[in-house]
Amino acid sequence: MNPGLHDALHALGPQAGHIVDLWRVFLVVCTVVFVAIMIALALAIRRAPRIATPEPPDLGKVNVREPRLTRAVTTAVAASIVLLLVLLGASVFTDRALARLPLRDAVNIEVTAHQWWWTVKYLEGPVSETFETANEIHVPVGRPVHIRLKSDDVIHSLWVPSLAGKRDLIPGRTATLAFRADRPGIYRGQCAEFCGFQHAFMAFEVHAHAPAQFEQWRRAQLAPAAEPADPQAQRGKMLFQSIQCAMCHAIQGTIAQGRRAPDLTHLASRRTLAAGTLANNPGNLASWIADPHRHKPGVNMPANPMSAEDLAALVAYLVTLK
Ligand code: HEC
Ligand SMILES: [Cu+2]
Repeated sequence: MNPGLHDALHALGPQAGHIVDLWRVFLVVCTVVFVAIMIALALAIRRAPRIATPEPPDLGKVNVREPRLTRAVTTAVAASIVLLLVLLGASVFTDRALARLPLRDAVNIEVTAHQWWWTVKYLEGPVSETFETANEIHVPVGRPVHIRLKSDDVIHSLWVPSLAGKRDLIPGRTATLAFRADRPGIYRGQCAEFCGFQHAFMAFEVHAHAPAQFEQWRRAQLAPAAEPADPQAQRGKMLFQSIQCAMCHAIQGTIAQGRRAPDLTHLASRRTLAAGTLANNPGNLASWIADPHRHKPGVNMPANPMSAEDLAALVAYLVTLK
């Protein structure tokens, strides 16, 4: 599975670009300062009187040198202040630049973080056209994306290094993040704030499509789940609705309307399972359903001991959810 782009130093959108520029300014300034300090230190060590010197240091000579020393220290302090002001100025300038992304014509999305996955809700058009998915944010290239960020439990942080900076998701508050992807592709993102046991397995993906493909994807997501034709898959659907799955998960177009777990209406269209933990294929799906804790210990989904036929029927149904 292609892991997707994940590189803070390789910006592929204007917001990440501003941040990389700021990073470069800091790198250059701090490198110059570091080298200057090391040179000063080396000179000081070379000039220092040796401990083994038999004669006591010549105090008169030290006094003679003092005005030079004062001048050197004053210059160094002044240079430090100027450089710190330069870094402050660059930070403020970057912050302004980040806030200036025009949001006309933006795609409006709401992302809610949970321990340890993401709800992604599309708020385009009338209410009948809003829909929900999980762990994948699809966006059109060239159009700004405006994300409302919420948290369901603890503090998380949304970070797509190639596209934008980090933004915290704080329970009880709504933050926003804006970015634009300029090239089609899959960008990997990661929760960047320690949020519990499975924090490291709380990834997601941003899929940037050409506008026509994005619209096609959006139309497909709006549709309710297709009715399975195959008898085994039909039995899987019955099972899904009658055992505990439906208490947590929703599949639009069926009686499963749980709100505590990822919406599975178009599960088969996603690349990964469980927030980037596993590639989405029938084998992993079966293994996940039987015992999610093997892959993500402590996850908020119980193990589901069941017969091999039942498991196969459930998987046969879930893979039809394109
Ligand atoms: C107590 C609530 C609960 C029940 C019951 C439950 N799940 Fe889950 N399920 C979750 C949660 C929470 C996640 C997200 C886990 C994560 O990634 O951290 C999840 C994830 C999944 C995923 C991966 C979804 C994705 O987009 O990554 C699948 C598939 C899934 N569950 C199938 C099932 C099936 C099939 C059943 C019934 C046998 C079931 N679940 C029962 C809570 C539940
Ligand atoms: Cu998190």
